[in-house]
Formats: sequence, C-alpha cells, structure tokens
Amino acid sequence: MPVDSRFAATDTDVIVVGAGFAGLYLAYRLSRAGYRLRVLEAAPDLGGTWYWNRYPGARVDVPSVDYMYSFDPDWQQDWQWSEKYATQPEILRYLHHVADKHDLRRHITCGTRVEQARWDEDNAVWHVCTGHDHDITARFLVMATGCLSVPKHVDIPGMERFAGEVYFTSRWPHDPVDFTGKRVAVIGTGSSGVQSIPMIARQAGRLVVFQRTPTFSVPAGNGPLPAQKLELLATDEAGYRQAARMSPAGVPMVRSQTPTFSVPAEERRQRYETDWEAGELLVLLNAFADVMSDREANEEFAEFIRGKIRAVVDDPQTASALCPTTYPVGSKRLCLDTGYYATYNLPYVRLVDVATDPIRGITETGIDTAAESFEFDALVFATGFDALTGALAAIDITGRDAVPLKDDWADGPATYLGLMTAGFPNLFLITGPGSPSVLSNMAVSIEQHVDWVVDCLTDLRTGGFEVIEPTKSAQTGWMRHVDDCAGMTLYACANSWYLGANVPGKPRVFMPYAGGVDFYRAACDEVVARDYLGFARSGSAGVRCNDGVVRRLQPDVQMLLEQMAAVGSPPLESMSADDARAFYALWRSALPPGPEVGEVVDGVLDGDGVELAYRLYRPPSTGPYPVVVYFHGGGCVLGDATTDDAFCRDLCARSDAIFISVDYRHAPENPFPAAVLDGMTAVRWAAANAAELGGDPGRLAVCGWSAGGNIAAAVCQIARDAGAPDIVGQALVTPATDYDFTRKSYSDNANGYGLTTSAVRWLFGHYAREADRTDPRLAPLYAESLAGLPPAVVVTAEFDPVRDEGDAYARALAAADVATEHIRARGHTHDSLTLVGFVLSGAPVRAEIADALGRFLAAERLAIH
Ligand code: N01
Repeated sequence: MPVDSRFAATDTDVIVVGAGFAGLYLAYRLSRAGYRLRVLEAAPDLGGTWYWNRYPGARVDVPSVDYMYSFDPDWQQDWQWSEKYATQPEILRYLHHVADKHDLRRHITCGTRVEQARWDEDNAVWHVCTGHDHDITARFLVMATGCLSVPKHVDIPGMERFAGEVYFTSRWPHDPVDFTGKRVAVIGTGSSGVQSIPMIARQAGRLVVFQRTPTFSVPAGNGPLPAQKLELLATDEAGYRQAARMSPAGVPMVRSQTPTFSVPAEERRQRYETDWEAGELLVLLNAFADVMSDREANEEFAEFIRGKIRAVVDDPQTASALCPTTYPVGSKRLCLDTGYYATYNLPYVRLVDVATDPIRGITETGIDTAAESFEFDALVFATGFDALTGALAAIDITGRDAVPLKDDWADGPATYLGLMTAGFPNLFLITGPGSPSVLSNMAVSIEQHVDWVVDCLTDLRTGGFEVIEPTKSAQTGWMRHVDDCAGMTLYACANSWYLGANVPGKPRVFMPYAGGVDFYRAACDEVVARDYLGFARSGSAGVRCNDGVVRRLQPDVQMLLEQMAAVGSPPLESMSADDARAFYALWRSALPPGPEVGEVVDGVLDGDGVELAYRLYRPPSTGPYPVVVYFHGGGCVLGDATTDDAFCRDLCARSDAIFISVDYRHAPENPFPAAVLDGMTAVRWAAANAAELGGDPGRLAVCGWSAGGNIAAAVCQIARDAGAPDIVGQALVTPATDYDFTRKSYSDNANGYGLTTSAVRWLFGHYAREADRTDPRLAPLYAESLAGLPPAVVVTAEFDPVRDEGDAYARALAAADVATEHIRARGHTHDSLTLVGFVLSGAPVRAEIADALGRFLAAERLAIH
C-alpha cells in the first residue's frame, strides 16, 4: 500500500541504509506494514557489525538470549544459542536465519554503498545516490548504519612503510589468518583488543601489546546458557522481554536505588564478588545506584577490579600498568573477556605501555617507540571507531536549504530523541546520538527505534501527512535533557569514544542518552501520546506543528516524581494536621542520609523562657566556624529540626559552617506569628552562644527552605529593624514571600510537581488568617523597605507553585540595593533541591548556595580581622 502522495511519485516509499540488526528488522516491519522499501548495504552480504567484525575471539558482550530479536520468539522452536556469549559466526548465522525465515533478502541490495542523500524540498523526496551512480527516490530515508561501523583512521606515522601483514579487527579477512610462530603486535586494548589478544596469543610465537590506556575488563564466565535466564524465558517469555524493554539498560533488572555507602563494607564486597562471578556488564554497573555518579562509590568498585587484575597478573609491573587509574570505571566502555589478563603471564607475551613509552612510528620491519625498536611479522590494529556519527558523516547528506548534515553537526550531533534532526525532514536515525544506543542492549534499543519509526510512518499515513520534522525548540530541549542526564554521571571524566575523544578534531560532546532505556522509552511514547509533541507534520491533511519540549524536569526529579506517582500517596489536604505530620516525617526519614559531617548534636535551646529543640551540625574541620541558623520546610505545619537532615548535612559540609536546625512551633496549634517569633528567639540565642558552640560570634547567617525561607527572610527584617543581632547573610531556598495565589506559578505548577497549589492553600489556612496577609512577618515582600537587609541568595525552582513570589522577592531585594544572588533552578521542584541522595542534579545548586553563604561569611571575617 503506497503512501498516498500529492507530491511526485517516488521509486520506493522507504530507503533503509544498512542491513545489519536494525536494517533486517526494518525490512520485516516495513514490508509487513505494506511499504515499498529498498535496503541498501555496502558490504557484500548482510550482517552489519557482525559481517565486518570477524576477528579471532569476536563475541557479543550481552548474553545471547538477551541480544536477539524479540519480535520472533523462535529460539524455542528453531534457534538455540550454543553458549552464554555467542561467537561472531554464530550471530551472523542467526541473522541469516532471520533473513531467510522471514524472506527479507528480496528487499536487500548488497555491495551498494550509499554516498549521497539529498532532500528535495519541492517534491518532498530524498534522492539517494549509490556507488553505482543510481539516483533512487524515496519519501523516507532511514539510517540503520550502526553506531560502530566506521573504523577510526589510524593516526600513527609510517603505516604505509610496514612490509609485513597488516590487519584491522574491524575489517578482518574472511580467509583464516594463521599467526603460528609469528611475531605479532596488537595496538589497542578496547573491547576488540581484549577479545582478540588471548586468541592471537594461542598461535603467535611472540606477542607485544601496545596499550595507550588500560581498560577495565570483566571475565565473561562463558559457557552454557545461564539456567536462570532459560527458566524465566521458558516460564514467561513475553514477560521476560517486556522486563528488558522497561529496564535501565535493556536486560531484565531492577534499577538499583541503594547508594554504595549505605551498605556495610563486607556486604558491598560480597555484592561486587557475586556480580563479578555473574560476568554481565550491564548488571555490574547497576550494583549500587551511584556507581556511575559518585566518585567515591565508583573508586571503590574500580579498586575491587584492580584487585582482581593484580591477583591474576604475575608480574607486578605489568599488573600495575594494566590497572586503569585515570578515569572512573564504566566511563569508558567496560570490556568482557576470556583469559585476557592471564595472557600476560605467558612468557612470550609482553605489554608495552604507550603512555610512558610512546609510539614514534611504524617502520618497514615493525614499530619504534621512544625507548625501543620492535620487529614484527604482523600488525593488528584494534584502534576503534569513529563512533555514533562516523557512518552518517561518511555519507554526503544534505537537508532543507541544501544544508549538509556535517555542517549542521559541526559542534556535535543534535537530534530529537536520537530519532530525527531538525532541518532534515523524513530522515530517521536508528539508535542515533541522543538515544541510549551503545549504553544499552542494542537489540532492545534497535527494536524500540524501528517500532517507533514504522508506527510513526503509519500514523502519518493515517493522518494524511507525508512530511515530518522535529522543531528546533523540541530538539534543543531534548539535547539539554541529554546533557542533564550525562551531567549527573561520571561519563565526561574519560576520554572515550562516547564523547568522540578518540577521534582528533571531533567535537567533545557526550552523545548517548544516559537516562536509561526505560525512561527513554517513556519519553518516546509520551511524544506520540501527546500527538507528536515537538514535531511539525504536513501533507494532504495540511500543516500541523505541535511545538513543545517533552522533558523539562531534571532527569532525576522526573524519575522521582514518576516513582511517587506510581506509589500514589494521598494529598496532604485530605489529612488531619497530625496525620499529615506523621506522613511527612515518614517520607523524610526514608530519604538517603546526607554526607558525613564532623559532629551532629541534638539539644534544646532556652531563649527568653522559650525552649526549642535543635539539631546542630558541626563541620569536620577545626573551628571556630561561622554559624548558620536554619529553618526547616513544611509550611509551618509539618516537619521539625531533623526532617531536613540530609540537606543540612550537605550545606554544612559544603560551607564549612555550623548549621543549627531549629524546631520552631507549628500551626494550627501555634498559628502565625509563633513560628517567626521562635525564629527570632533562635537567632538571638545563636548569636549569644556562638562562641560556646564552637562558632565565631559576628559571623552569623540564616538559611531556610520553603516556609523556613519565609521565616529566614522575616527574621532578617526584624533583626534589621531592631538593630540586632547582626546577620551577615540570608539563604532563601524556594521561599514563600507573600502567599499571593494569583501568581502565575500557582496555576502553571498547580499539580504534578510534588508540592501542589492546593497543599499550599491548606498549609496557609492552618498557619495564618486572611487578615494577616499583609503583615511583613508573614509576607516579607510587603515590608515597607527592604533596604539595609543582609546580602541574600534566593533560590527559586522552575516547577514550583511558589516560584513567582520567590522571584519577586529576589527582584525586590535587588531593587532595594541589597546584594542579591538569584539562582533559578532549572528543571527543579519546590523540594527537589533538598532531596540530597535522590536528586543528584541538585548538587550544583546546593554548591552555589554554600558558596554564596561562604562569601557572605568570609566577607564579614575580613571586616572583623
Ligand atoms: O575500540 P576502542 P574497540 N595508538 O575505541 C587504542 C564495541 N565492541 O574496537 O583508549 C595507540 O574501545 C585506544 O587507546 P585510547 C564496544 O562497544 C564490542 O576495541 O584511545 N593506541 C584503545 O585502547 C566497544 O567499546 C564488542 O587511549 C591507540 C583502542 O585502541 C566498541 O565496540 C567487541 C591509538 C581502541 O579501543 C569499540 O571497541 C568489540 C593509537 N594511535 C567492540 N588509537 C563486543 O564484545 C587508538 N588506540 C560485543
């Protein structure tokens, strides 16, 4: 059923470039959906990656039962893997089997390299030119060109001079290569090197491995198919495959929520050991929630692996050179091996550390390093790929207004969902940059992309559209989200091919989507459910542009909100104040603990006959310290001195100041102005007792979150008017400053972001009366003047009902010449910044708050001394 077109007829409906894993599934889906299609493949045969990478030892590094199509569960009937990790020939046989079984070959033209693709705006067609000079037209072009298909140019001088045999792992000959008795060099120790080195060592007379960066490699423990997986598949294959689709990395597993150091050391070691024995890369990095985000957590796991390397390799110097120390584990792709480290114990195998003894060049007879000359019969280059964008850049693709894709992506790839790119209508990318791709089980990610693309084509057809293209703003929003996801991880700490760092001159941009397969899929599905949000479509049905950004929250905030929504807790307003307090206390106590501080002391302060409980946090350094009086959040109804424990620890550790979290009186039992009066009492007490507490009198600041921010602001005004105590700075985190419910943020962010507008109304109703509304102690924005107040840092969150009143207060302070730093926390909610262990994206904002406090307090110290 051809696409109903008001444009020029085309040779075919869809051209697919590449007949690998993705191209085959596209052929299957598109043909079943009634499209005319051509699959163009440069290689002489199908298979993609598995056609080219046929070096000795080449295997999959995701268990074979997971690394296969799920659309055809025929493995139980007519396909059985022979091993946990299948070899390249077996995987290639599988792809041939799939192609034959589903009669896909008739769509594929092999030996045909696509060299040029040009978008013809007038006719809404792609013109595709191949090496045979063909001009083939199609409405849609789908690049199934693979993430790791274009070998990296080897940048070692003298390549052409070598007279012996030269091999590339990525372009291995089809005839057997015999290294028996030969002197062989392998350059490169990524996955290809790690897999091929033990196999080459079986034959070579002498093997020298040239290593520039050591790798973290995990023993595959290859052998029979894992019994547990087989049992799960036999019991419920559909459930198993669905679990993979909804998992973080594309193999069935539950996303770890446990921070490393919340578990005792021995238990952690046991967990590492168990996972090590299991030999599954994607599982290993999920051992604890923070392995890929926390330096210390990562370092502990890295050291565990280094211990394993040292235990295998006999020569301590070689072992040391094989231990990676310059980047976090996982930030370069983990390798899976069979006997890699033990290979270095063979007397005729030697490691040359190119980092300390650089390669000078290749000679006629071998390789010269700075310190030595080596002679070889054969050189094997396992030097990697121009990953993720290389295959697209290799084709001369021009889009709207004849803009070349290469120019458009000169500063790094920009896509919407990794599926399309603005300015290139009807061009689809399979596992493109901006999608989970290489961070996931490719089989699962490929199927998801192909399904999305084919369903999209069908929706276009049904809706009377023929052209689709993402909007610039949707794309910019998605790329910001991709950056936000990467920013929460340690990926940027390595010079990896994920960042293009292996290819000289390539822009350094983290290309894959690090938020996980599950969250990625949810975003793709949401885009469709919201009528192709972020896309412009046109055709016989007219033009429809549904501009918008699908992910505006910080990734971890989004995940948390989704998890909370799944739990489905009752709204605060439906509870009594006591029940709401109990519920709130329970939720806050379930938060991960904050960082270690020097000391935590609970006490009761006695201020002018009023007794208030407090919790004091002392930094680990030597005092005297500045003192910050902290007011907790909870709308003056909920919470106590301990409910912001992790937030206070975090700020204490970052700012090197004593934090005193005060338990002021709460409403409705003690309505306005009880809380603010207690706030004043606490500040006076802290000023009077600073030295006794180990603090530095004269260096006193206040800080508060939410209603606590409101109290902190009010206290500064009262102290200013009273002339004492001297407060040198105020940090107001998502503060309420006038409870003006007509503000836009109360309607924009009324629901769905944690604190709701109706909850704020409910809290306000317990705390104050309408008659109090203009009292500056309740609504500091109503103060007659804000002049003369201490310097302030005001933090407002984008998705917060009280955002606009915080913004207004920051503006008003600045207008009154108060030194004011206004931090607009993009993608955050009212409480997300305080959720220290859960919301890693809040860390930079907390650092800014602490820095600002540090500046206020340091300025005062300079003035004093
Ligand atoms: O390539 P790589 P790969 N002088 O880029 C070194 C997938 N894969 O083909 O790290 C000296 O990882 C380079 O050093 P450095 C998998 O996703 C999967 O091994 O840049 N050395 C590095 O050591 C994998 O991650 C499987 O300092 C030079 C090596 O060459 C991806 O493909 C198997 C150099 C390249 O490592 C790529 O793996 C194979 C120079 N001039 C591959 N230039 C499975 O198991 C580069 N190097 C499924």
